[in-house]
Amino acid sequence: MHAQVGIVGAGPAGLILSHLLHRAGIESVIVEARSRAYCEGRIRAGVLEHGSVDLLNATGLGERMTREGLVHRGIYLRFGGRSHHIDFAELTGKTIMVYGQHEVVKDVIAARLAAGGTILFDSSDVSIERFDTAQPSIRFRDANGEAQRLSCDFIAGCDGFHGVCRPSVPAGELTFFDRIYPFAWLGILADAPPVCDELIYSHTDRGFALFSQRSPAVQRYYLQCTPDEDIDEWSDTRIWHELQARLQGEDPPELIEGVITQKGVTAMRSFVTEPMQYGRLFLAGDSAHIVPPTGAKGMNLAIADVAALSAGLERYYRDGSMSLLDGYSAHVLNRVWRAERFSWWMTSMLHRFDDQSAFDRKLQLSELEYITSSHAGSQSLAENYVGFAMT
Ligand code: RFL
Ligand code: PHB
Repeated sequence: MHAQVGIVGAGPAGLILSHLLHRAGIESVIVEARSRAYCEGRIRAGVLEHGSVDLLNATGLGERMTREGLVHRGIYLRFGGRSHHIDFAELTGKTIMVYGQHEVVKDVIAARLAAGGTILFDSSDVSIERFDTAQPSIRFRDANGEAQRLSCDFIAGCDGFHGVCRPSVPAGELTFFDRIYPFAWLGILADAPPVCDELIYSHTDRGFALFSQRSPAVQRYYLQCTPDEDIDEWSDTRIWHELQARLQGEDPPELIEGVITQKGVTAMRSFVTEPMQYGRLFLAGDSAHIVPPTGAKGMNLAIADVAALSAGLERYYRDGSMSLLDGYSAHVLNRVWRAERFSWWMTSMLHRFDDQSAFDRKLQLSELEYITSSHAGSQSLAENYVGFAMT
């Protein structure tokens, strides 16, 4: 098999890259380890930045999102028992879209298949080779267990944090920067009405909680928990009790309980790979960087990476110039580090740290008070949250 671009991974990064390349007349093949049902059912992110929404709309992927997604003009920060609104629309002129990542994934898979694109689901033993030459290739077993080799001009490593592409680069060629946080998030999906018209990020003495949404009838909630939390210890009753407790105070929003349909624990880390290129291998999305979910940046970074990567590949196939591709890593890392800083900052400000002193706790509250009462403070949060223009 041959393709101009071989893509490993059918998450948001790999799928949207394949879609953008197709629109530019460049053919790609995606090699994916999991089944289509698994990719379409994986519950993860929920917030799209303004620029991600624009890109999906401009490239013909926005039809269902526009119909079913929830446009939010801000968020609430809740601390000291009170909610404080940050109005993104007023502060930045921009809004965000609440639309599940798996819905984006479903929409892009449908668009790729309708356009005759190739996504090789259920592949196994995936490995990449010769990416330090002009003829790299991807080896794998197809869904029938047959050994295959896909030769290509470039490989896009879009295979997430646990993928094979990043670890295939020879030792010493890449530098990694990381931080592990001493807590995790227990996330649930519930059939219930929303607690509020926008997201609530809640700082409490019992730990952080996030009240997000998926649709008028389905809500997505998270509770700060320990990294080794045993999900079996969390009965539905205990989860609802803890969510209620993390909304208490003045004017507590009314949390209406419902049926919990999904539960999971997510570890929290910050991680960056530099550079995001080695020879003809380009890393994009979670394969190159991870942010803790507090800033809602992961899927948005994946989308911004592949927008830049597809522009570089388009330039190459149009006039043979590697100029944009050679600048890819430096270009996207600027945005990546901004998102890393923002996500680390939101995480540090909102969570309970076990080793935190009473002084540290007072500083968190003072920072929240500053952010919610100062125009400059709330504007800084707002411009980072809605995201920066894709250039
Ligand atoms: P993905 O989505 O992990 O996709 C990688 C794909 O590669 C496949 N794969 C392989 N395929 C072939 N061979 C191999 N050896 C392979 N190894 C892996 C996998 O099966 C998979 O299909 O990475 P991608 O495309 O870079 O997308 C990144 C996003 O998924 C991630 O950043 C976000 O989900 C992070 N995130 C959030 N991001 C946001 O922008 N806004 C949010 O509100 C938000 N909330 C979240 C989040 C992530 C969370 N979790 C569960 C980590 C909330 C949570 C709880
Ligand atoms: C979500 O809806 O899953 C979500 C929203 C905001 C975040 C993280 C996750 O910061």
